[in-house]
Amino acid sequence: MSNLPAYKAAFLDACVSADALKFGTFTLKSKRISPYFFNAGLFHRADLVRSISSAYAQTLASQVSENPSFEFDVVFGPAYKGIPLAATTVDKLADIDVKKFGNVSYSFNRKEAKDHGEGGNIVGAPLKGKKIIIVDDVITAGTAIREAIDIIKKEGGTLVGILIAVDRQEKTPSATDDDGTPRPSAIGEVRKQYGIPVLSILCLDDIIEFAKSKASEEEFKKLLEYREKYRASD
Ligand code: OMP
Repeated sequence: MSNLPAYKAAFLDACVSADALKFGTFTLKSKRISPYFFNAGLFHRADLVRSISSAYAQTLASQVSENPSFEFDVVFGPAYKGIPLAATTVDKLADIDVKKFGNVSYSFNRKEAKDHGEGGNIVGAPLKGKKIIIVDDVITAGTAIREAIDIIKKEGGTLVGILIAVDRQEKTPSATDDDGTPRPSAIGEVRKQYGIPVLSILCLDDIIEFAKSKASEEEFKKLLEYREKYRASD
């Protein structure tokens, strides 16, 4: 039995069912060799869409119950991967508490500007004067999330937080990657630069807790070694 909250444990079970969380040997974008990999793109089946959107919505709802001053009007999903996440997350927020969350809207950007019809680059709720949460799958270098932040600024919205599925809690890569120097993660840098919370359904510590009983002894050992080697300073 793990000590994780029920919604995290349920999401981890869904990850395993979708094959979205794997233990093994994976080369990351950063060229690091990781003993695990999370692939959010695999949550396309109806039951899995339901589990991932419930987990996003529960993470937001827990943040609101822990900190009642944390409020948001719009869940913004950057094109393309954020689009279904934003739409399905607001649906699940209404399921959790329609009184509290029934007025929350979703919104997303077009990749190609539209110059006819209603025009504009935003589909869904206008962002002007609204408090916005960005939902995305993972943050690696932070480039895509900074683009989304710029869109929100340009549209006159106020960014109040970011929510992703997995925070790998690892320091930003450098030429001498295992030089033993503590550095922040790309997520830590975004938190500091914009002064907003970056929430995640799961972090590496949760995955390690889960792996205690669900992965082999060898896989578990490799996870601990990886965390030790690349742990971010915040
Ligand atoms: P974008 O969706 O373009 O930001 O890319 C996300 C990147 O993160 C992709 O290159 C993925 O292969 C990568 N990634 C994961 O999706 N999951 C992980 O657990 C780790 C990575 C990674 O390469 O760091």
